Amino acid sequence: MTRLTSDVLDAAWKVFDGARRVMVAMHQNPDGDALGSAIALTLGLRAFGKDVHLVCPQPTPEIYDFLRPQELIESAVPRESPEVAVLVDCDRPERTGALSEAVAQAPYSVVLDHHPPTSEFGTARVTDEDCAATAEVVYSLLRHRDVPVSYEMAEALLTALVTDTGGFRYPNTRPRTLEIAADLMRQGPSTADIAQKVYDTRSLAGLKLMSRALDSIQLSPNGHVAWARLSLGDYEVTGAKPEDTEGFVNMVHGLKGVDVAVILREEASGSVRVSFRSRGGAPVGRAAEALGGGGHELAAACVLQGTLDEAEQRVLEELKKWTEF
Ligand SMILES: [Mn+2]
Repeated sequence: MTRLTSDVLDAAWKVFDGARRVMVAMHQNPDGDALGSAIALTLGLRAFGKDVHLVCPQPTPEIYDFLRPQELIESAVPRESPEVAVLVDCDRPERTGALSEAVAQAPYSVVLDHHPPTSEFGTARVTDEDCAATAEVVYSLLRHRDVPVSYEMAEALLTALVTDTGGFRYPNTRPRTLEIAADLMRQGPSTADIAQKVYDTRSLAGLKLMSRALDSIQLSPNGHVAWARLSLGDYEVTGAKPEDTEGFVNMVHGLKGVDVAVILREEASGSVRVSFRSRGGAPVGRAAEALGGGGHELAAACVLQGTLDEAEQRVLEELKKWTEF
């Protein structure tokens, strides 16, 4: 694992120094960290005189609209091909979906991430698993060259920190996370404001969907594993959207005595999206990996082809290999 040492940060800046046209790419289904980190990096590199294109082929979740992503994000690869492609919050081109080819073909690339490595891609790799969010990596990169952090950049980075730490409640929150957050708050944005915008904005349809998810909870015989599921019918009946499920897995995880929480969400494409949370009794990152997904040891996800019932069965079988059931 690399660390955010001066050498590592210099290596990334060396790549940026040698180029002008930069493309910043997030992973598919971008979350608050991918989006906030990408926005701050884009603005930071622009302030440094770079021609930066922030590209995301998919719409970003509406809860982050206060970061005004629509003013920055382009949906297609720029016509003039970038000299440097930057991967944010992931470490291999395939994670960017439609941008994979453009990222892989860029002459130079920089990886900014905080997940366990899944590839060796990147001319320069700035990754640190001890960081609570990729935003910490981006913050360190910008501060290393004294790039001024504007209100917009601070708000984007702070949003990334708030969301990837569940409002500074997850064990990934370290003193350094809070020191960075404090520094960002001094630029004006407030954590309370961001938390309110991100967490306290459920639609009625979203709450009704949550009620269906909670109603579906099942518990393993020893009470250590809890899982919930949502079918396409649940979305239809409530009028909710897939993005309304943000945070549901944490609700399930809040059940007393539960170590591992899982939520299975049926998708229109005939697949099932599965999110895992663990308190440490089971390395759900490895379970998710075994099912073709990945993530952190205590928070991970995968996508399975097939029906909800099939996915549920496969997930439970896999979990039984990693934890008492
Ligand atoms: Mn992240």
